[in-house]
Amino acid sequence: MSPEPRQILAPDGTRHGESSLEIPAIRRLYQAMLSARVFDRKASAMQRQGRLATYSPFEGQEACQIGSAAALSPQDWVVGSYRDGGAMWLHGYTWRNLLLGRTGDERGGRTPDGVRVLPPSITVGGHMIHAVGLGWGERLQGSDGVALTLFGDGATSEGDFHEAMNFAAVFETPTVFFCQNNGWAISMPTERQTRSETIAHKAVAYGMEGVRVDGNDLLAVYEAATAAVAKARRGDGPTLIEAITFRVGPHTTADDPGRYRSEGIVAEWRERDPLERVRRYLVAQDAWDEAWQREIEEAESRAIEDIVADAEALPAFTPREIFDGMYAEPTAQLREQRAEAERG
Ligand SMILES: Cc1ncc(C[n+]2csc(CCOP(=O)(O)OP(=O)(O)O)c2C)c(N)n1
Repeated sequence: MSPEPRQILAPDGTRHGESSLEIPAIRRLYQAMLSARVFDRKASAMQRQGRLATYSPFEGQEACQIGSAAALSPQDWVVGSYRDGGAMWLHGYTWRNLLLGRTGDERGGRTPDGVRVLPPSITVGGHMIHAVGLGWGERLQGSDGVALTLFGDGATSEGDFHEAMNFAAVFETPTVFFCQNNGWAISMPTERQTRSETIAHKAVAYGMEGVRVDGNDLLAVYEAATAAVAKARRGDGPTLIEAITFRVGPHTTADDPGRYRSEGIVAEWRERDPLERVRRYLVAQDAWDEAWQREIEEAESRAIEDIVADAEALPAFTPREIFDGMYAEPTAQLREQRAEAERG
């Protein structure tokens, strides 16, 4: 395994590798990354206005999230964390779901019918074992569905990571482990997170393939994820992808990153912005112009504003509704608790 992350698009937008994506597909994914960025900035602003409880921004990680989820088919699963809204949305979870979740409204956790996305995991690493189970379940039912699970570098220090990786490798489950190594687990830098040469190297211990990729390169992420998904679908088992990226914002809106990292590092990573890299490539291919940029920016901003208005116009969520979301048929215990809540 090469410690050098695979790259197809350099930060200046020049391509130095093969990509299976044609220009129209790259334009669509660029627009999706833009939508993700508009949502992400809007959600951070709404938290500052007291309209959301907390928010964990993913700015800088759009290529990871859009590039990996773009490799999936509808029968596949996305199982992510609090920072993975971009991937979840591309696979059918809605921005409205994500906004409501951030107000503490349980309706946010109800995945739209037919959409194979679990609500975001706040427990670091806990969701990886669910992804393994979902993929294994697909296999047992004779389907070729695959589960993509996204997590951070910090999550690889959790016992759940070990359990998920080991089980997936032994049972050859159709799982794609997608680690967004964004340099930090809150204030803990990656170099204090692990003594492994890279996170991808951890795959070796489990008997699994490990791949390292430039996480700010949409094309490289897409190719790595596409290969891992195809392998899992064929029945050839799981892959660990380590995508090297950076969160340019705070860990959450409750965090002050100025206390543990310099502005200089942030500025350096802004130079490697995943959207700007694709834009430069499209410019060089004569597939970008300012009018189109303005048009998609306006369209995505309008779409997000409409979703915010719609979410905020919902009748207020009542605490009793927490009993409605979990089971199709409530258990006897839940019925009892609900009755107690109704009595006040
Ligand atoms: C099991 C568990 N331990 C601790 C926390 C508190 N916590 C929330 S986010 C976080 C850091 C996670 O870092 P990483 O996995 O690198 O993901 P990132 O936030 O960078 O996307 C911690 C320790 C938690 N939510 N769950």
